[in-house]
Amino acid sequence: MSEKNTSTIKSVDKPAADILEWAKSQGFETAFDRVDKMKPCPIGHSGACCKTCFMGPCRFTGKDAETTVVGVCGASLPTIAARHFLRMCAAGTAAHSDHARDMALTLRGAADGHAPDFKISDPEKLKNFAKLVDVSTEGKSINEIAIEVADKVTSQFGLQSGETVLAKSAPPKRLEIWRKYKIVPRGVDREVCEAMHRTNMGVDQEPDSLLTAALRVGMADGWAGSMFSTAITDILFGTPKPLRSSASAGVLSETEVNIIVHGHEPTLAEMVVQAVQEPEMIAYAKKQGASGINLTGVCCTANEVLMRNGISTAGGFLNQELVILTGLAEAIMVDVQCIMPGIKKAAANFHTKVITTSNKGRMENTVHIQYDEHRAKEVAREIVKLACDNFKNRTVKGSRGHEKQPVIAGFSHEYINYMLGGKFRPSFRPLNDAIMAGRIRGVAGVVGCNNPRTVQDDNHNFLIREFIKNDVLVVVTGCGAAAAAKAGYLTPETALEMAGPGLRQVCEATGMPPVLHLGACVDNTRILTIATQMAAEGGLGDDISDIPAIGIAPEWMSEKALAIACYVVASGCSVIFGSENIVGASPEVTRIMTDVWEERYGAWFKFIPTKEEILRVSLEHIDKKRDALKLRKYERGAFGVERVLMDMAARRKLEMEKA
Ligand code: SF4
Ligand code: MSK
Repeated sequence: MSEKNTSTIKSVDKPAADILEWAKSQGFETAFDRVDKMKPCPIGHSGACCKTCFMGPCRFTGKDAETTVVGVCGASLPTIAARHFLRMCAAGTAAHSDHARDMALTLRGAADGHAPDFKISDPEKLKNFAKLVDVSTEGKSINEIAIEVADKVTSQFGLQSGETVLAKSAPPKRLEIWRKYKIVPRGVDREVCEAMHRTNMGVDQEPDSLLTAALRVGMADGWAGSMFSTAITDILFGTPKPLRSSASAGVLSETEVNIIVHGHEPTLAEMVVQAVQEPEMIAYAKKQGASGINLTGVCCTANEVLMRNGISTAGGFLNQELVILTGLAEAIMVDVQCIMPGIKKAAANFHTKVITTSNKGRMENTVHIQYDEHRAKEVAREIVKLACDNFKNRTVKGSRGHEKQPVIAGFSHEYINYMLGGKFRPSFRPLNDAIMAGRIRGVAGVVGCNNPRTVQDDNHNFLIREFIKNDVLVVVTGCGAAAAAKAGYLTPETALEMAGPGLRQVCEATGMPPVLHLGACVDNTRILTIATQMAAEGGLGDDISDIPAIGIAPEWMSEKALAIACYVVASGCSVIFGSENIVGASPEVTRIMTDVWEERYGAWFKFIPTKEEILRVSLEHIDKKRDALKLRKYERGAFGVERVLMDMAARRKLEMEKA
């Protein structure tokens, strides 16, 4: 990763660093410690290991391994590196799309009555989405439309041939490119299944063909899985609009029952949001000696309930063990994805109950309360009660007294449209105009996970700060959004203080903050929708690949991040991952993912280990895209004077000078 995390600084999230120090004094271990003991295997690290069959595992090491080493079966290094990469992308796609399927089934249940606690919260979005998936709305009730939409989406997962229905919403030029290189996905199940078949021993052996399949399976994630999920989640629970909340370990309450939601699927968490507000539940908590109930979250379930309900976030992926070490968590309720087995050990030191809720994500020696959409609210109440009952077991042990940061989250593409263009003429025009004029230099997505192999949040926050200082508008999702939230970068005031003068002018004129929280990692598809609308608006070319933009996952760790990278690249936006190259053992595979992909799709995928170099390459890329569009050369400070942030000493000096 970008910085070997061997320094005493493990995290730039101050409460997290404090908790880690306390944990060390108590002898408690976390991922931040385990990472030092578990050195990454240097062979697997760069894609040089194959364990596809049991004639191996085969290791492709030594000088010129690319041309001199073959596996027992005769496979070359480029084959096995590309094959493993494709498998990882398929796994990431499977995770996102299974989440999407659950959302579609919940929509069905909300409309046909078998999931009675759910309802359609955004009928307008339902109608718009129905059009996109070719469901006619005329003369039909909202529930009838929802049933047809849910059935259509569910059937799309298994689409055996043809093109997934949302592909046609891409810019026409992009669709042509996809068709030319045969990467328009069919149903996501079909693509994942084919990817697993292709990568079986003795099937696809051509690196380019395997990497094309990686793009197609990634496309299935973006345009045939996650995009369904984002739309349906908005339809069910409301399309996000800006709201206030707070972030960091400081959100845990000393006096209330603390319940933490963790994972990715928001269905049960949404029910918990409602349950904790019920007077009977609050009375129940008080009966146990608490002053009330405090709901918070980590990872992407937190992002989901933050975006729509203003529930606070205690942080991202690496905060999951740390929130338990506060000693304040009565229960951590987990659903699926990114749940570290380590939370069980952390909880064993305290009174915290780990509650699993999905049969797909079980953990031994924890409490399992199965989510059931037929009685979702009842299940939520059961969890809340269990947490309340556990309040009396709280001891004084734990790392306490952390500060929290104010946050503004909840930027859907619909809201950004409205924010920029107003109620009567919602439009991306002002954004395109600002980019054309050079007030905004470009757009950067700073997204993705945390990874203890790098200093937590350091890459995310460095890039966010530097981008806005350089007049680049930043959009964040997933754990990148959590990092920004904990650093205080999601308040318009703080971010505006740091923003370059051009970006600041635009933000002040439109009311748009310079760092926009777009949601969970599954919501990266909002970036695709925004980019598509920007391309359609005109002035910045006619394809996503023309826009001066870049996508970065500077602290990634999950296979889902690779699937996202593939659909972002295939959609025309270049991507940088903040790590060493995971296919670096093979120059040929690296060449395909950079040069060949750029030639075909107008976008490349690079791995860059240091944050400074990520910034340099990103700005260079953005400026190159501006040049290609023949836009005004970006000039820092052309639209006003930069604000100089002064510390106390500088202020005093100035006052003395004035006096
Ligand atoms: Fe080795 Fe070939 Fe089997 Fe891979 S598929 S483990 S390279 S024999
Ligand atoms: S939670 S996938 S660590 S973003 Fe979505 Fe964070 Fe990455 Fe999990």
